[in-house]
Amino acid sequence: MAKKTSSNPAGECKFFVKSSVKEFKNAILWHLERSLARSSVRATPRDWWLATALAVRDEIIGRFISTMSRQYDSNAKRVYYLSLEYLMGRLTEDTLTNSGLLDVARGALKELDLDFDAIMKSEVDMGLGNGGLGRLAACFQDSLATLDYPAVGYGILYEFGLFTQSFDGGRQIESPDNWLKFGSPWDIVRPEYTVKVGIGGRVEGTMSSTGDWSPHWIPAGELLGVPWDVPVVGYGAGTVNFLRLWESRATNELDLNAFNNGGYTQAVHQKAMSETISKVLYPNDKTENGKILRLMQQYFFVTCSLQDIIRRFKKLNGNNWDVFAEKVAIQLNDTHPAIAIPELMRLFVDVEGLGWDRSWEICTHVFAYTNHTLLPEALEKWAVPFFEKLLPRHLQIIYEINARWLRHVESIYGADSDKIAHLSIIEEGSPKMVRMAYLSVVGSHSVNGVAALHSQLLKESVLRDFYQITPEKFNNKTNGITPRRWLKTANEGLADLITQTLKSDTWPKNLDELKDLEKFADDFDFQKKYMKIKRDNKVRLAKIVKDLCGVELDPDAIFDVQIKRLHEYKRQHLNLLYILTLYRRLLHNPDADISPRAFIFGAKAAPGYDLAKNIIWAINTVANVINNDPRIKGKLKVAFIPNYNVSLAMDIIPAADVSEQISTAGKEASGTGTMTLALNGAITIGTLDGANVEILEEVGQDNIFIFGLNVDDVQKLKAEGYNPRNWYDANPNLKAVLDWLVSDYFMPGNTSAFEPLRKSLLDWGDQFMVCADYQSYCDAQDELGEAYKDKARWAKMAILNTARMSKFSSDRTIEEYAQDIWHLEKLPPRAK
Ligand code: 26Q
Repeated sequence: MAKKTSSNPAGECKFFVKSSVKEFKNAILWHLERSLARSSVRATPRDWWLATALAVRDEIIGRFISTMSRQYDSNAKRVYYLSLEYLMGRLTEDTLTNSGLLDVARGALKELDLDFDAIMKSEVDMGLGNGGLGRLAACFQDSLATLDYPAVGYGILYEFGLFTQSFDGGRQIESPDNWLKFGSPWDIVRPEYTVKVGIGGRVEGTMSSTGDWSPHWIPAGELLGVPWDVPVVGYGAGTVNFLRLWESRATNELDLNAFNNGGYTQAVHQKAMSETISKVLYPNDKTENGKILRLMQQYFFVTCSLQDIIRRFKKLNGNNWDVFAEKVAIQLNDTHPAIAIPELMRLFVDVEGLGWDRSWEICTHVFAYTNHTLLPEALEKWAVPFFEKLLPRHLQIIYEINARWLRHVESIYGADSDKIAHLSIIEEGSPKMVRMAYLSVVGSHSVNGVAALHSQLLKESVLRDFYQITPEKFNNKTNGITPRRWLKTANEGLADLITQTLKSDTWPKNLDELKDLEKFADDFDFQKKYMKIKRDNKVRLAKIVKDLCGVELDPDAIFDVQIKRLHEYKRQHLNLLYILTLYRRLLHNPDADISPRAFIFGAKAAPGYDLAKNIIWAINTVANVINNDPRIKGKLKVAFIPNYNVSLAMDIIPAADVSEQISTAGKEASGTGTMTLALNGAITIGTLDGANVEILEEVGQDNIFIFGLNVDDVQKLKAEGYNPRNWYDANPNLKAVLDWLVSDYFMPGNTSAFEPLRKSLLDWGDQFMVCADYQSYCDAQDELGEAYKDKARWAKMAILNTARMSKFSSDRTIEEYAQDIWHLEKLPPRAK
C-alpha cells in the first residue's frame, strides 16, 4: 500500500496555507463589501466569485512574497519559460485545490447558501492559447511550482484570447473573446518593471577607441512593455511562482512629440498601433506565414522578457557575465520566441559591450528549444525583407550567426553546396526566408521533441542534417499533464475514491502511487464504485450537452469523445465516416445489437482554414439528421459542443468512455488530451502516433484499441503512389458513406455543401490517408463496441488506464527537463 507520508517528505501533503471555514467566509464577505462595494443581498454570482477569488488571493500572497524573497536571497538559478501561449483556463478553483482551501471555500459558500460550482463558473477562461502547446505551458507552470523549482513563465497579456466559437446552421462563427473586459483578480500590474521596446529604423556604426567597428541600432519608434504577474500556486502552496505577461503601451514621449507638431491624429494612430501588439492571439495552430504583426508580437515579448532577466541578473551579480549561464536557463516553446537568440546577442554585444565569441558561448549555454511539429509546412519562416524593415540589426546578427555556422559546416563537409544550402539558416529564393527552427537549433544546447516517436522522427526527417553534426543536442521529453487540474480538480469523485482506496492523499504529488490501484482492477466492489463515478460524470455532462446543443444523451450510451483543434491530420472526418457507417447499419437493421453511442466533439477551426470549417459543418449537419431520426431509437447521438475550451474539457474528460486519438501516423507530435482522458478512465482508440505509442506501452495492448497504418506503412504507401480512389472503389461501405454525404439526404437542395470534404479525399490526394485507414478504424470501433457490452471487462480496462498513467504526470516531464536540460536545483520553502 502506498502510504508515503513519512518516507517521502516532498510528497507530504501539508498545506502551507490554513484558514477555517468561518475565517474564509468572513474574508469573502469583507471583500464583497470593501473591494466590490456590494451588499450580500444584491451580489451577483460574479460578485461572489470575485470576492472568493480575492479571499484566496489574500491567503496565497504571503507565500508569493516569501517565494520571491527566497529565490532572490539565494541567488538561485531559474528557468525562464518563453511561450507565446498559456492556456490556463479558470484560475480560482485550481488555486483553491493547490492551496488546500477547496473544502474550506466550499464550506464557506455553503454557509452563505451558495452553490460553489455555479459560482466558480462565473470566471471567464484565461484562454491565451490555441491548443496543446499553450496547455502544455500551463501544466508546466503548475509542475514547476509544485516541485519547488525557481521559474518564471513569460508571455503576452492578450486583450483578446482565442476567439469564441458558435454555430449558425452548423457553421462556425467566430467572435472576439473579450476576457479582460472587467479585469481579472489574478493579474497584478508591476509598473516599476516597465521596459522600452524599439522597432524599425536603421543600423549605424561607430569606431571604438580600440579601432573596432561597433554597430548599433537606431529604432524608428519605441513602445512600452508593462508586466502583469499571475501567481502560480504549487500544490501544497509551498512555492508560489508567477507568470509575467507583457502588455504593450504607447510611450508618452511619442505621443507628445507628434502632438506638439500638430499631428494629433497621427499621435493617436501611433498610440493605437503600439497598443495593437498585445491585442489579440493569432488563432492558427499551424504557422501562418507573413503576418508582420505576429513577428512584432514575438519580438515585443522576447525583448521585454530578456531585459527583465538581465535586470534581475545584474541586481544580484553585477556585470559578472561569466556566471550568467549558471543563473539563467531559457526554454523556447517552439520557434515562436526564437528571435530571443539574436536579441540576447544584441543585448550582450551592442548594449553590454561583450565580444561576439563570449556572447555566443553564453547564449548557446542558456537556450534550449522544444519542437512541437513534424509537418514541414508548419515550420516557421520569416521573409528577410520583413526583418530588414522591423529588426534590421537582428537581421545582421542572424547573418553573422549563419556565416559562422556555415563555416563550421564547411569545415566538416568541405565546400558541398548542397549541404550548405540544406543547413543554411537563410533559405534562398525570392524573397529569402529566415528558417526559425534552424536558428533555434544552432543557438541552443538542447533540442527536444515531445514524445519518443516524434523525437526519433525529428532526427530522421526535418532536422536530420543537424542531428548528424550535433547529435548530443537532441533528446526527448515526453509531454505530461498536471494531475492536480486534470484529476483532483476536474474529477473530484474519482479523486476521492482514489484517496480512500489508497489510504493516501499524496498521490496528486506522487502519481506513481496510482499503480497500487491495479490490484483493485478485478475487485467487483471497486469496479462498481469506479463506474458509478463515471456514470455520475456522464449525467452531469449530458445536462451540459442538453443546455449547449439541445441534444439529449443517454448516460448509459458509450460517450465517445474527440476533443482537439480541428485539423485534417487529426482526422475528425474519419470519425464522421464511422458515424455514417453505423447510422447506415442501423437504418438497414434498426434492431442491430449495437452498444448505444454518443459521439461528442469539441474543436475550433482556424478562421481561415476552409476545409476544417467544412468538416465542422458536415459533422453538425449529419448530427442534426441522426439526432432527429426516430428510426434508430436513440441508439446513436452526435453532439458538437460549441466553444471547446479548458473549462469544457474539465467537464467532458471525466465523463468520457472512449478517447479518439486517430491522427495519421507520424503527424501528431505528441497529443496531451490523450493523457488526460486515459487518466480519467477513457479507453483510447488510436493510431501508432505521438504519445499513443507510449500510452500503449504503459497500459498494454488489452487496454487500448490500436488500428491503422504505422509510420513505415504510411511512408511505404506514399512511395508506392497512394491512390485513394482505389480504396474507395474497393470498399462498398466507404463508397456508400462518401456518396451519401453529397446526396440530397443530409442537405436537401445543396448537394455541393460537402464537396470540399469529399474532394479532399478523392480528388486532392487524401494527404492524410483517411481512405486507407477507414476499414481498420471501423473494425477497431466495432470491436470496442462489443467490448463495452462486457461491463466487468470494460471497468477493468478503465481502472487499468487510470492506474497506469503515472508516467504522464507533467511532474515527471519537468524533472527530466530540470535534470537533463536546465541543470536546475529545487528551492523548497523553509519548514513551517
Ligand atoms: C505560428 C506562427 C504564426 C501563427 C501561429 C503559429 C502557431 C501557433 C500555435 C503555430 C503552432 C501553434 C501550436 C501548436 C501546437 O499546439 N502543437 C501541439 O503541441 C502539443 C504540445 O507539445 C502536442 O501535444 C501536439 O501534438 C502539437 O500539435
